[in-house]
Parts: sequence; C-alpha cells; structure tokens
Amino acid sequence: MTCYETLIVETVGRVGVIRLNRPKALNALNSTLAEELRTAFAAFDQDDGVGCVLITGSERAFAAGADIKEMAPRSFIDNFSANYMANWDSPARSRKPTVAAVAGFALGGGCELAMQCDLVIAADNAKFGQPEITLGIVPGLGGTQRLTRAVGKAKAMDLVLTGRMMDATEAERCGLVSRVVPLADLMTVAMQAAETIAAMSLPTAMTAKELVQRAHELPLAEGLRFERRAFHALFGTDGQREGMQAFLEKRKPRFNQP
Ligand code: CO8
Repeated sequence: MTCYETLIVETVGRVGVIRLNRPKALNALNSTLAEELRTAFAAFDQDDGVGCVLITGSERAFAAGADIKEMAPRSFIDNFSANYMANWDSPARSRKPTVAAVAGFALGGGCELAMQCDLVIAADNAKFGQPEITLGIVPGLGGTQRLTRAVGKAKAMDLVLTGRMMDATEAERCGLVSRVVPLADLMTVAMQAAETIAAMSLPTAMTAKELVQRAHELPLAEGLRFERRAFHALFGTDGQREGMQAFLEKRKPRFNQP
C-alpha cells in the first residue's frame, strides 16, 4: 500500500476515492500533492477493479489554489527549466471517468483541478474562482482555457479579470458544475454518481468520456466521425452483448464480471 503525505486514498467498491488532505493550508496544491495525485491516479488507471475515480477535499475547502508559500520565491527560469506544473493534470489525463465532489473554496488551481474532472458535483457552500490576477499572475492550468470553454467568454472574462468568487448556484447556472446539493448530502450524492458510472461497462464508460472530451477539441464533422467509429467498435465488446441481452431478458446488466 502506498502511503501519502497529502492525500487519503482508498477504494470503495469499484470507486477510487482521493481526498486532498492539507487541512491547515485549505488543501493548497503543492509539488508533493501534485506528485502524489499522479501516483494515485496512475494506480487507479491500472486497476481493473476501479471504474471511476472520485476526488474531494474538506467541507471548508476543495482546494484554495496552488500553494502560494511554495510559489512565491520561484523565478521565471525556475519555472521554465522545471516546466513547473506541467504534470499537475492527473484528472485530465485519467482515462477513467472522474467525479469532483466540491465543498467550500475551489480557487485558482483548485478550480482548475475540479474542471479537469468529468462531473463536478458541488455542495451549496462551494465557491469557485480564479483569483490569480490578485497575486499578479494568471491561471496556469486551464483557468483561461477550460473555464472559457465551460462557461463562455463573458463569465470567464469576469472571473479571470476581477478575481471574484462565484457561488455554487451561479456555477451551475453557467455550466461549470453538473449538480448542486446540500453540503450534508455531498458525499452521498457524489459517491452514488461515481458508483453508477463504475457499474457500467468500463470500456464503454472510458469511450463515452473520451468522446465528450473530444467535443472540446475537434471540429464537429471530425467529432461526429470519431463518435460513429467508437459506436461501431463497441459492438465488439462484452459490454454491448451483456447490456442488450440483459434488456431483452428484462434483467439488470452485469458488467465488468471478473
Ligand atoms: N496557498 C498557501 N496557503 C494557503 C492558501 C494557498 N493558496 N490558501 C489558504 N492558505 C492558508 C492560509 O495562509 C492560512 O494559513 P495560516 O493559518 O498558516 O496563515 C490557512 O490556509 C487558512 O487561510 P485563511 O486564514 O486565509 O482563511 P480565510 O477563511 O480567511 O480565507 C481564502 C480563505 C479566501 C481561501 C484565503 O485563504 C485565500 O484567499 N487564499 C488564497 C486563494 C488564492 O489566491 N488562490 C490562487 C492561488 S494561485 C494558483 O492557484 C495558480 C494556479 C496555477 C496552477 C495550479 C495547478 C494545480
């Protein structure tokens, strides 16, 4: 078992659960945490027993951004030479579906980490923002790119240029989050969503995720062609046979049987 300094990692049924655990720093993201996230995500990606990864923080903070104490002394050449933060994209790289359960602050890198996940389920106390401009910098991990694709130019400009926070209701209204739930229900609802996804045929869920991701990257005609090829290909899987057979036999499908 891997021991983590900044994360609590466990597998619950077919869900890999990662809890950010730097409570004194409101789960600020430092190099150790980024490296440990890489290790945890890589292990879940390789584990056939895991069908979905859920990432969460505390009730007070999902993550209050990159660790400013770690960042402050860095120079341009430090960042450029080390390609600083180039590997801080573990959820985005995960081939398996990911769910972010967000309570409290999701700011800067914290908002960017949530945006790398496929579903974002927010508690009603969640606050999202890209306050980097107030520190004299700009977002560095998708806060100008993923955010703009998710919420459009008007809202992205507002958040990135003023550094203000938006609450969960506003975040849902503008398309940043999938659902908003009372804080007390956050983990139950997020786990249910993750368990539902994890119970689907894994190759099918991975394909579905990849297809939706491609919608952000490809022109429509290419995306539609890619979707049709993937649709054709899934007829070569156990998942398609089991899913359709189960429907015809009026029973629940049993996917991912060992
Ligand atoms: N880095 C380091 N420590 C932090 C951070 C942070 N981002 N956020 C909070 N903390 C620490 C505080 O220093 C404090 O520690 P201490 O008790 O030792 O002084 C502790 O957490 C509690 O914080 P506060 O006392 O400030 O709590 P409040 O409830 O008063 O305020 C806030 C909460 C509003 C979240 C406030 O702490 C805040 O504004 N934090 C900074 C938010 C921010 O600017 N985030 C953006 C950082 S830049 C960034 O993320 C760049 C992203 C680039 C890519 C990252 C890839 C992952």
